[in-house]
Amino acid sequence: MGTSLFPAPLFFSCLGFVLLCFTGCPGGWTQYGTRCFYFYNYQTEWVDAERNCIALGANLASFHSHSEYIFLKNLVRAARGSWDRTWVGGYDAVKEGVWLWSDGSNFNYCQWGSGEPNNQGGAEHCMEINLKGEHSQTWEDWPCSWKMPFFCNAGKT
Ligand SMILES: [Ca+2]
Repeated sequence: MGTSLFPAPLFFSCLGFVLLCFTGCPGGWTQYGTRCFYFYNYQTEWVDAERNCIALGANLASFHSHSEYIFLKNLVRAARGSWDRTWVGGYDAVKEGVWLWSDGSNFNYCQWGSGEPNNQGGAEHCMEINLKGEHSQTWEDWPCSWKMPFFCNAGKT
């Protein structure tokens, strides 16, 4: 009876570790693709968000496709009841206009909002999502000292 809950290849590849493989991530984390994501529902500035993720063996989250981005938006909605602004791991604090992910992955997918990143006031070096709530389909640079909830991710992209 229970085996019908699992896709057959996954079930047989996992053998005795069915539950571990089925969840794939520690409690409270959500698997998407090969990575685990954690929405940290605590508002802090970007650098402390990154340090909190590092303490969990992770980094602020990166994303590499539209579907990953939408997945993160939906996790915010599930946790907070609305599409609140949230830090992710993009930053250009080392050199203006050169964007990196704090997890070291390739910055290979861009869908900045209209006119973004605009480095307004010369002070926007960190990436947030959901500036326009539910209707945001893009992301923005914003001052790193603002306090927002954040995403961590672990695993290989
Ligand atoms: Ca901006």
